[in-house]
Amino acid sequence: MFDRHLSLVHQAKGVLRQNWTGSSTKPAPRLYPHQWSWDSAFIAMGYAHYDQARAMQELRSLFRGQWENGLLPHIVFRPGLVGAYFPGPDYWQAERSPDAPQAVATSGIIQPPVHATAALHIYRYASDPAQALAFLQDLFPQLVAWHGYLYRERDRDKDGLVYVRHPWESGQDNSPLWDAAMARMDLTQDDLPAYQRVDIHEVSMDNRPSNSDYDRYVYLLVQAREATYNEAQLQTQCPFMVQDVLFNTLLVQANRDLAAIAQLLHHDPAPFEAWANTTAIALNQKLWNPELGLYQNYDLVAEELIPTAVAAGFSPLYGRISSAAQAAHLVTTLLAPSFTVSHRWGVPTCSRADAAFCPNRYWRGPVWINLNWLLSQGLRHYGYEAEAQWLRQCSIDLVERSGFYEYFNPDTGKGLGSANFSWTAALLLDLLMQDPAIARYEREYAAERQFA
Ligand code: 9WN
Repeated sequence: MFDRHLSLVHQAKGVLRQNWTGSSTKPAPRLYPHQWSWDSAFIAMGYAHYDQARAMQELRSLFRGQWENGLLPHIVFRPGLVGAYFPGPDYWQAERSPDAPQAVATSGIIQPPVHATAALHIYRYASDPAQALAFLQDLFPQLVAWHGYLYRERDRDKDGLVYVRHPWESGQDNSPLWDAAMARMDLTQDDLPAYQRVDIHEVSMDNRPSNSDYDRYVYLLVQAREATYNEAQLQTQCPFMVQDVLFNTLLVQANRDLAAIAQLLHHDPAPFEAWANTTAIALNQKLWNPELGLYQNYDLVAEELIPTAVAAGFSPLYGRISSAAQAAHLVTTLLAPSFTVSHRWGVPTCSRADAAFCPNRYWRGPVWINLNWLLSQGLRHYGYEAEAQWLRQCSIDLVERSGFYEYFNPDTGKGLGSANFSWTAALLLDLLMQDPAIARYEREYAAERQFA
């Protein structure tokens, strides 16, 4: 087993090497040719174990795209790749906002805030703590501006929960979570400018969102663009505004990690701890469903909870947000057949009992390594060690069986979406390095190579 796992570590590094562009890492070789926000945070956590310089560079490169108001864009575009991805910079026209950077082309929406967590992860595994501390020192103001933006501009009701205003902002783009809100947008051809998808040239249409979903993605993009990305204006007109469990959970954890960074730098951690607590309390007060034993999203436009049960509904375990009793209830729901039939490959993105469940389509059923990764940590936080180990093992088995795919069929383990997906490689590496024997071998091997 040791040799097999070691071989996976080396294959994972190979995927990241292949997707490295010279200044950042593509999420996938062709499907996603630019730099994506939460991907880069996950990717940096993988690099942190064996190439600290690259881990730091990954985050630095992303933060070059940060806007004046603190918004961290979901894509930082690489120059000269016209037409390689839709929607490209010409479609976003981020420059319409006075806050967008002049020298870097970006999108005009965000993704989940995993960056303070990634930065602290780099420090934790640093072979040169002084260098990592200097890195944290540089990044700290940008992280503070990023979280500040979220609480200032995205907490509409000042209830501690920030909203997403586009499914892409959640990172779980095509989840059935958004179906009702998307269906409310009654579009005609006149509402949409002409556009052409590029994604379906790379990946089977059956694995990707439908054309009607894409129409709505484009519609929301155009609305934001026409409003010059002015958040106050968007709050009055955007038909899609959702307080998402996963996004807010990751924010709680990132605030805690920002507080830890503040402490390392001898700054006051209290404001970040206060943010973390406010959001954690709000998640429990507003998004916890005691009947289902699961957290659910809140639709700010329809003013109601979204009843769809998804894997992200367990994520507050990762943020240590739930009480012990809530955790026990969550684990019961997680291990029930609607989620974990075979115990073979991990947690499907959506409950099998939901009519929208679809084992091959993007965020509508497949297993994703980032969710397995964070739920495995969440289970461990509450003492469910066997279940945490099970999820870790599922992820390793999946990749060993099928390769470093973007997502996986939850029944067969078949790889779906793009091959050689960077965060699958980075997070699998992180999971494998939890084995002290692997970590020790890798450290010694790296040291040997340095002197060779
Ligand atoms: C839109 C890059 C991104 C991930 C998202 C994933 C997918 C993009 C797309 O790929 O979204 O942002 O074109 O489908 O859903 O989580 O960050 O890997």
